[in-house]
Amino acid sequence: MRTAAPFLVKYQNLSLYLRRMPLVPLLGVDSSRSFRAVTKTKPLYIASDVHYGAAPPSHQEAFLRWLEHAASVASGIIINGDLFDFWFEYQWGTTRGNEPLLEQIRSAVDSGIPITLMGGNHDWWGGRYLREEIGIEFLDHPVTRDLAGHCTLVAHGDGLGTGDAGYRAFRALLRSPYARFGFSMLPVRAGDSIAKCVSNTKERWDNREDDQDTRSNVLEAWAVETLRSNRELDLVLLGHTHRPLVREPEPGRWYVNSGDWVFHQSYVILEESEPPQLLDWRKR
Ligand SMILES: [Mn+2]
Repeated sequence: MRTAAPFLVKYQNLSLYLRRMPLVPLLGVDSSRSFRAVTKTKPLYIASDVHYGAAPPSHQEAFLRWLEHAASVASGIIINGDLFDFWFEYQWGTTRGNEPLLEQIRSAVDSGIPITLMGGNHDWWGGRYLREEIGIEFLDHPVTRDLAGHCTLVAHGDGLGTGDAGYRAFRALLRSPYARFGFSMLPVRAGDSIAKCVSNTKERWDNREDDQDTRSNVLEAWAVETLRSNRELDLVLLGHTHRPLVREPEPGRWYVNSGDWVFHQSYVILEESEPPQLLDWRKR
Protein backbone atom coordinates (compact mmCIF):
# COMPACT_ATOMS: atom_id res chain seq x y z
CA MET A 1 0.00 0.00 0.00
CA ARG A 2 2.73 2.37 1.02
CA THR A 3 4.40 2.06 -2.33
CA ALA A 4 1.18 2.07 -4.34
CA ALA A 5 -0.36 5.16 -2.75
CA PRO A 6 1.78 7.85 -4.43
CA PHE A 7 1.19 6.19 -7.76
CA LEU A 8 -2.58 6.13 -7.20
CA VAL A 9 -2.60 9.80 -6.27
CA LYS A 10 -0.60 10.62 -9.37
CA TYR A 11 -2.95 8.54 -11.47
CA GLN A 12 -5.97 10.25 -9.98
CA ASN A 13 -4.47 13.65 -10.71
CA LEU A 14 -3.75 12.62 -14.24
CA SER A 15 -7.26 11.37 -14.86
CA LEU A 16 -8.73 14.56 -13.36
CA TYR A 17 -6.43 16.58 -15.56
CA LEU A 18 -7.50 14.63 -18.65
CA ARG A 19 -11.16 15.10 -17.79
CA ARG A 20 -10.66 18.85 -17.58
CA MET A 21 -9.18 18.92 -21.02
CA PRO A 22 -11.62 20.13 -23.66
CA LEU A 23 -11.23 16.90 -25.63
CA VAL A 24 -14.72 15.58 -25.00
CA PRO A 25 -16.76 18.70 -25.76
CA LEU A 26 -14.68 19.35 -28.87
CA LEU A 27 -15.29 15.87 -30.19
CA GLY A 28 -18.96 16.25 -29.32
CA VAL A 29 -19.35 19.33 -31.48
CA ASP A 30 -17.10 18.38 -34.34
CA SER A 31 -17.97 14.75 -34.65
CA SER A 32 -21.70 15.36 -34.93
CA ARG A 33 -21.09 17.48 -38.01
CA SER A 34 -18.43 15.31 -39.60
CA PHE A 35 -20.32 12.14 -38.67
CA ARG A 36 -23.17 13.01 -41.01
CA ALA A 37 -20.77 13.75 -43.84
CA VAL A 38 -18.88 10.53 -43.26
CA THR A 39 -22.08 8.49 -43.24
CA LYS A 40 -23.14 9.93 -46.56
CA THR A 41 -19.87 9.11 -48.25
CA LYS A 42 -19.23 5.80 -46.51
CA PRO A 43 -18.70 3.13 -49.14
CA LEU A 44 -20.63 -0.06 -49.71
CA TYR A 45 -18.65 -3.29 -49.52
CA ILE A 46 -19.54 -6.21 -51.78
CA ALA A 47 -18.22 -9.75 -52.03
CA SER A 48 -19.51 -13.07 -53.31
CA ASP A 49 -18.74 -16.78 -53.64
CA VAL A 50 -16.99 -17.25 -50.33
CA HIS A 51 -18.12 -20.91 -50.28
CA TYR A 52 -17.57 -20.97 -46.53
CA GLY A 53 -17.08 -24.60 -45.55
CA ALA A 54 -15.22 -25.54 -48.76
CA ALA A 55 -12.79 -22.67 -49.39
CA PRO A 56 -9.21 -23.00 -48.07
CA PRO A 57 -9.24 -22.37 -44.29
CA SER A 58 -6.82 -19.44 -44.64
CA HIS A 59 -9.21 -17.80 -47.13
CA GLN A 60 -12.16 -18.36 -44.81
CA GLU A 61 -10.23 -16.77 -41.98
CA ALA A 62 -9.31 -13.87 -44.27
CA PHE A 63 -12.97 -13.40 -45.14
CA LEU A 64 -13.87 -13.11 -41.45
CA ARG A 65 -11.23 -10.38 -41.12
CA TRP A 66 -12.67 -8.71 -44.24
CA LEU A 67 -16.13 -8.72 -42.66
CA GLU A 68 -14.72 -7.19 -39.51
CA HIS A 69 -12.95 -4.50 -41.53
CA ALA A 70 -16.00 -3.84 -43.74
CA ALA A 71 -18.20 -3.47 -40.66
CA SER A 72 -15.87 -0.77 -39.35
CA VAL A 73 -15.72 1.34 -42.52
CA ALA A 74 -18.75 0.58 -44.70
CA SER A 75 -22.30 1.90 -44.76
CA GLY A 76 -23.48 -1.60 -45.67
CA ILE A 77 -22.33 -4.99 -46.88
CA ILE A 78 -23.75 -7.04 -49.74
CA ILE A 79 -22.81 -10.66 -50.21
CA ASN A 80 -23.88 -11.59 -53.68
CA GLY A 81 -24.50 -15.31 -53.36
CA ASP A 82 -22.72 -18.51 -52.33
CA LEU A 83 -21.55 -17.12 -49.02
CA PHE A 84 -21.98 -20.67 -47.73
CA ASP A 85 -20.86 -23.71 -49.66
CA PHE A 86 -24.21 -24.98 -48.48
CA TRP A 87 -26.98 -23.54 -46.37
CA PHE A 88 -30.32 -25.06 -45.49
CA GLU A 89 -32.85 -24.45 -42.75
CA TYR A 90 -34.28 -27.83 -41.77
CA GLN A 91 -37.23 -28.50 -39.49
CA TRP A 92 -34.78 -29.51 -36.75
CA GLY A 93 -31.88 -27.16 -37.25
CA THR A 94 -29.64 -25.41 -39.76
CA THR A 95 -26.55 -26.50 -41.72
CA ARG A 96 -23.63 -27.09 -39.37
CA GLY A 97 -20.07 -25.83 -39.44
CA ASN A 98 -20.72 -22.15 -40.19
CA GLU A 99 -20.65 -20.91 -36.60
CA PRO A 100 -17.55 -18.64 -36.83
CA LEU A 101 -18.99 -16.99 -39.94
CA LEU A 102 -22.45 -16.56 -38.43
CA GLU A 103 -20.91 -15.07 -35.30
CA GLN A 104 -18.89 -12.57 -37.33
CA ILE A 105 -21.98 -11.57 -39.31
CA ARG A 106 -24.00 -11.21 -36.12
CA SER A 107 -21.43 -8.93 -34.60
CA ALA A 108 -21.39 -6.76 -37.75
CA VAL A 109 -25.20 -6.57 -37.65
CA ASP A 110 -25.11 -5.76 -33.92
CA SER A 111 -22.73 -2.89 -34.63
CA GLY A 112 -25.42 -1.40 -36.87
CA ILE A 113 -24.22 -2.41 -40.35
CA PRO A 114 -27.00 -3.60 -42.65
CA ILE A 115 -26.04 -6.83 -44.41
CA THR A 116 -27.76 -8.26 -47.46
CA LEU A 117 -27.24 -11.81 -48.68
CA MET A 118 -28.40 -12.68 -52.16
CA GLY A 119 -29.15 -16.40 -52.38
CA GLY A 120 -26.74 -18.15 -54.75
CA ASN A 121 -27.00 -21.63 -56.21
CA HIS A 122 -25.36 -23.00 -53.03
CA ASP A 123 -27.29 -21.06 -50.43
CA TRP A 124 -30.59 -20.11 -52.02
CA TRP A 125 -32.49 -21.88 -49.22
CA GLY A 126 -31.97 -19.20 -46.61
CA GLY A 127 -34.97 -18.13 -44.61
CA ARG A 128 -36.22 -17.26 -41.16
CA TYR A 129 -33.06 -18.26 -39.34
CA LEU A 130 -30.83 -15.89 -41.33
CA ARG A 131 -33.41 -13.13 -41.25
CA GLU A 132 -34.57 -13.38 -37.65
CA GLU A 133 -31.70 -14.93 -35.71
CA ILE A 134 -28.77 -13.42 -37.60
CA GLY A 135 -30.57 -10.25 -38.61
CA ILE A 136 -29.59 -9.97 -42.26
CA GLU A 137 -31.71 -9.27 -45.31
CA PHE A 138 -31.93 -12.46 -47.35
CA LEU A 139 -32.99 -12.20 -51.01
CA ASP A 140 -33.99 -15.14 -53.20
CA HIS A 141 -34.24 -13.24 -56.49
CA PRO A 142 -32.33 -10.52 -58.37
CA VAL A 143 -33.10 -6.90 -57.45
CA THR A 144 -32.52 -3.45 -58.92
CA ARG A 145 -31.44 -0.94 -56.30
CA ASP A 146 -29.76 2.38 -55.85
CA LEU A 147 -26.38 1.47 -54.40
CA ALA A 148 -24.31 4.51 -53.45
CA GLY A 149 -25.93 6.47 -56.26
CA HIS A 150 -25.49 3.74 -58.88
CA CYS A 151 -28.69 2.23 -60.27
CA THR A 152 -27.63 -1.38 -59.92
CA LEU A 153 -28.97 -4.76 -60.94
CA VAL A 154 -27.78 -7.25 -58.33
CA ALA A 155 -27.94 -10.95 -59.17
CA HIS A 156 -25.81 -13.93 -58.23
CA GLY A 157 -25.66 -15.01 -61.88
CA ASP A 158 -26.66 -18.67 -61.95
CA GLY A 159 -29.20 -19.47 -64.64
CA LEU A 160 -28.63 -16.16 -66.46
CA GLY A 161 -27.50 -15.89 -70.06
CA THR A 162 -27.60 -18.49 -72.79
CA GLY A 163 -27.15 -22.24 -72.38
CA ASP A 164 -27.31 -24.10 -69.08
CA ALA A 165 -30.78 -25.50 -69.95
CA GLY A 166 -30.11 -28.73 -68.05
CA TYR A 167 -28.99 -26.81 -65.00
CA ARG A 168 -32.02 -24.55 -65.18
CA ALA A 169 -34.44 -27.50 -65.13
CA PHE A 170 -32.50 -29.04 -62.22
CA ARG A 171 -32.57 -25.74 -60.39
CA ALA A 172 -36.34 -25.38 -60.80
CA LEU A 173 -36.76 -28.89 -59.38
CA LEU A 174 -34.43 -28.22 -56.42
CA ARG A 175 -36.23 -25.00 -55.62
CA SER A 176 -39.75 -26.39 -55.83
CA PRO A 177 -41.72 -26.16 -52.58
CA TYR A 178 -42.08 -29.97 -52.56
CA ALA A 179 -38.35 -30.64 -52.79
CA ARG A 180 -37.68 -27.96 -50.22
CA PHE A 181 -40.22 -29.36 -47.79
CA GLY A 182 -39.03 -32.94 -48.33
CA PHE A 183 -35.41 -31.95 -47.76
CA SER A 184 -36.32 -29.96 -44.67
CA MET A 185 -37.66 -33.13 -43.04
CA LEU A 186 -34.23 -34.81 -43.21
CA PRO A 187 -32.02 -34.95 -40.15
CA VAL A 188 -29.50 -32.08 -40.40
CA ARG A 189 -26.51 -34.39 -40.71
CA ALA A 190 -28.10 -36.42 -43.51
CA GLY A 191 -29.14 -33.36 -45.49
CA ASP A 192 -25.74 -31.74 -45.09
CA SER A 193 -23.92 -34.88 -46.27
CA ILE A 194 -26.09 -35.15 -49.37
CA ALA A 195 -25.41 -31.50 -50.18
CA LYS A 196 -21.66 -31.98 -49.63
CA CYS A 197 -21.64 -34.81 -52.19
CA VAL A 198 -23.45 -32.65 -54.74
CA SER A 199 -21.44 -29.49 -54.08
CA ASN A 200 -17.84 -30.71 -54.50
CA THR A 201 -16.68 -27.12 -54.76
CA LYS A 202 -12.94 -27.79 -54.89
CA GLU A 203 -12.95 -30.57 -57.47
CA ARG A 204 -15.57 -28.85 -59.56
CA TRP A 205 -13.60 -25.65 -59.89
CA ASP A 206 -10.17 -27.23 -60.06
CA ASN A 207 -11.01 -29.38 -63.06
CA ARG A 208 -13.16 -27.06 -65.08
CA GLU A 209 -11.07 -24.14 -66.24
CA ASP A 210 -12.80 -24.18 -69.63
CA ASP A 211 -16.19 -24.33 -68.04
CA GLN A 212 -15.29 -21.38 -65.89
CA ASP A 213 -14.20 -19.42 -68.96
CA THR A 214 -17.44 -20.20 -70.77
CA ARG A 215 -19.52 -19.24 -67.76
CA SER A 216 -17.60 -16.01 -67.34
CA ASN A 217 -18.01 -15.11 -71.02
CA VAL A 218 -21.72 -15.98 -71.03
CA LEU A 219 -22.42 -13.81 -67.99
CA GLU A 220 -20.34 -10.96 -69.38
CA ALA A 221 -22.31 -11.02 -72.64
CA TRP A 222 -25.56 -11.15 -70.67
CA ALA A 223 -24.52 -8.20 -68.51
CA VAL A 224 -23.45 -6.07 -71.48
CA GLU A 225 -26.74 -6.81 -73.26
CA THR A 226 -28.71 -6.05 -70.08
CA LEU A 227 -26.97 -2.67 -69.79
CA ARG A 228 -27.66 -1.97 -73.48
CA SER A 229 -31.38 -2.70 -73.22
CA ASN A 230 -32.01 -1.17 -69.77
CA ARG A 231 -30.96 2.43 -70.08
CA GLU A 232 -31.76 3.27 -66.43
CA LEU A 233 -29.05 0.89 -65.18
CA ASP A 234 -25.55 2.18 -64.37
CA LEU A 235 -24.22 -1.09 -63.05
CA VAL A 236 -24.75 -4.84 -63.32
CA LEU A 237 -23.27 -6.63 -60.33
CA LEU A 238 -22.83 -10.39 -60.52
CA GLY A 239 -20.84 -13.21 -58.93
CA HIS A 240 -20.97 -16.95 -59.62
CA THR A 241 -18.15 -17.13 -62.21
CA HIS A 242 -15.37 -17.00 -59.58
CA ARG A 243 -13.63 -14.56 -61.96
CA PRO A 244 -13.21 -11.00 -60.71
CA LEU A 245 -13.94 -8.65 -63.59
CA VAL A 246 -14.68 -5.01 -64.35
CA ARG A 247 -15.94 -3.84 -67.73
CA GLU A 248 -17.15 -0.46 -68.89
CA PRO A 249 -18.98 -1.17 -72.16
CA GLU A 250 -20.16 2.45 -72.31
CA PRO A 251 -18.74 5.46 -70.46
CA GLY A 252 -20.01 5.48 -66.89
CA ARG A 253 -21.87 2.16 -67.19
CA TRP A 254 -20.33 -0.95 -65.71
CA TYR A 255 -20.40 -4.69 -65.41
CA VAL A 256 -18.62 -5.82 -62.26
CA ASN A 257 -18.11 -9.37 -61.11
CA SER A 258 -16.96 -9.54 -57.50
CA GLY A 259 -14.97 -12.76 -58.10
CA ASP A 260 -14.59 -15.18 -55.20
CA TRP A 261 -12.79 -16.20 -52.01
CA VAL A 262 -12.01 -19.76 -53.11
CA PHE A 263 -9.20 -18.79 -55.48
CA HIS A 264 -9.07 -15.02 -55.00
CA GLN A 265 -9.88 -12.71 -52.13
CA SER A 266 -11.66 -10.14 -54.24
CA TYR A 267 -14.27 -7.57 -53.32
CA VAL A 268 -15.91 -4.44 -54.64
CA ILE A 269 -16.24 -0.98 -53.14
CA LEU A 270 -19.00 1.31 -54.32
CA GLU A 271 -18.92 5.01 -53.55
CA GLU A 272 -21.05 7.90 -54.69
CA SER A 273 -19.85 9.51 -57.94
CA GLU A 274 -16.92 7.12 -58.16
CA PRO A 275 -16.39 4.23 -60.56
CA PRO A 276 -16.75 0.82 -58.90
CA GLN A 277 -13.46 -0.46 -57.48
CA LEU A 278 -12.51 -4.11 -57.66
CA LEU A 279 -9.91 -4.90 -55.00
CA ASP A 280 -7.77 -7.75 -53.73
CA TRP A 281 -7.82 -8.20 -49.95
CA ARG A 282 -4.31 -9.72 -50.07
CA LYS A 283 -2.91 -6.50 -51.53
CA ARG A 284 -4.45 -4.13 -49.03
MN1 LIG B 1 -22.60 -19.71 -57.70
